[in-house]
Amino acid sequence: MSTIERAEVFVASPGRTFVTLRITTSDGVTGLGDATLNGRELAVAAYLRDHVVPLLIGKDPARIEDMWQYLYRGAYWRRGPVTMTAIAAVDVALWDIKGKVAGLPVYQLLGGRSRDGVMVYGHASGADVPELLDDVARFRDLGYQAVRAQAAVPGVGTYGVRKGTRSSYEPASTALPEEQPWSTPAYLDFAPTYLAAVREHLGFGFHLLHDVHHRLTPLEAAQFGKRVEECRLFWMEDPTPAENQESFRLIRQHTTTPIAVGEVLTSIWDVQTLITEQLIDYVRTTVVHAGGITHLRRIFDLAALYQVRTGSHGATDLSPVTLAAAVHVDLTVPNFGVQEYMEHAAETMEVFRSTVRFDAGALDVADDVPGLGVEYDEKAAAAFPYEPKYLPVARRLDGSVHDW
Ligand code: EZ4
Ligand code: CO
Repeated sequence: MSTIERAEVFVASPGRTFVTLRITTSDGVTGLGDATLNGRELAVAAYLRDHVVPLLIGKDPARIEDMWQYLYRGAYWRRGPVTMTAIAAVDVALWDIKGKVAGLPVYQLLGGRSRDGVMVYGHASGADVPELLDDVARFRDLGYQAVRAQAAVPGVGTYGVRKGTRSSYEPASTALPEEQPWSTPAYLDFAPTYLAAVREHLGFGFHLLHDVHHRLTPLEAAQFGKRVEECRLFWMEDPTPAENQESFRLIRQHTTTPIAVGEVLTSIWDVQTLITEQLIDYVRTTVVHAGGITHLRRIFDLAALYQVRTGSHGATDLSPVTLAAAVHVDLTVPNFGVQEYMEHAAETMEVFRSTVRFDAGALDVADDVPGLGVEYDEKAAAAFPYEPKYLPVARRLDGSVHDW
């Protein structure tokens, strides 16, 4: 029997910080898992190194389901982003190994293709409305069929807005969290107007998305959803903090704007009410933060019963390993909706050699590459030592902390 011989945890900052788990079997097969938790990276690295790696050595890498149950139920302490990200890293690495042993891409092990490619949405943003319109048009020119639009609220917030020529608005460039001002009334006045401007100038021939980033109360979210109904959004994302699954009942009663939730949720229990009461239209849980391929598929299957579609989180804090795993899952599930996609920095791609390809607004993987199709270049990573970075924190105009 092949056994797990080695499990290494790498922390590096090629463009931004990533934590990567590499498992090696006694037959010399390697598998990769992403263990990155934005702004809290070392907590997961320690959870893996100190508490999980010793449990892996000598175990059978083929028993993916049993390993998942062992790490989840066996730990006593359940759920939460640190635990679920660590379990995800092990789970994804074992799927990668299983694929390589079988000589098959992971999507084949999951039941094979349901579709030819995975539709993605890109992140358009602007410091003002004209800049946003240009940016949405740029994504359309690049072939995107779905675009998220965020503009800086005048005099207030810039969350979700790219800085300068960087390809993404993350990571924060400061070693300590930047503090950004926030005003809900200013946002509610402004955001519907720029979404309407996008439709007015660029039409309805593509999917338009918007991320509210947990900043509203249920009633404010209902008001927002109603105001933007004529824009026919693909979704309004994270209108309220999702710890309160019940909030969505109120939003639902008032608006037909579709709702997407779940990038910060980590288990099937965290989305159970949202799904079984059909309070959302898209579930945004991901491979890396929701316990890996094994657990994410359970969430997606539950969602399928209630006509909730998938829309996995895929910002640049999710490493190319997660992006590849997401594409393998997305290719197979019957209830796929859309996949978030932000291009990784060139430095990131020097370290993670990925076979995931973008074409005509969709991602795909090669049919003849076994496993996930990503390799980690340790030597290249050595040039990018760990640098601590934080997401910004939002404060209301009276100085009190707001939801991020
Ligand atoms: O702010 O990934 O929809 N995408 C997002 C992201 C999140 C970051 C947090 O780590 O909301 O950009
Ligand atoms: Co989001």
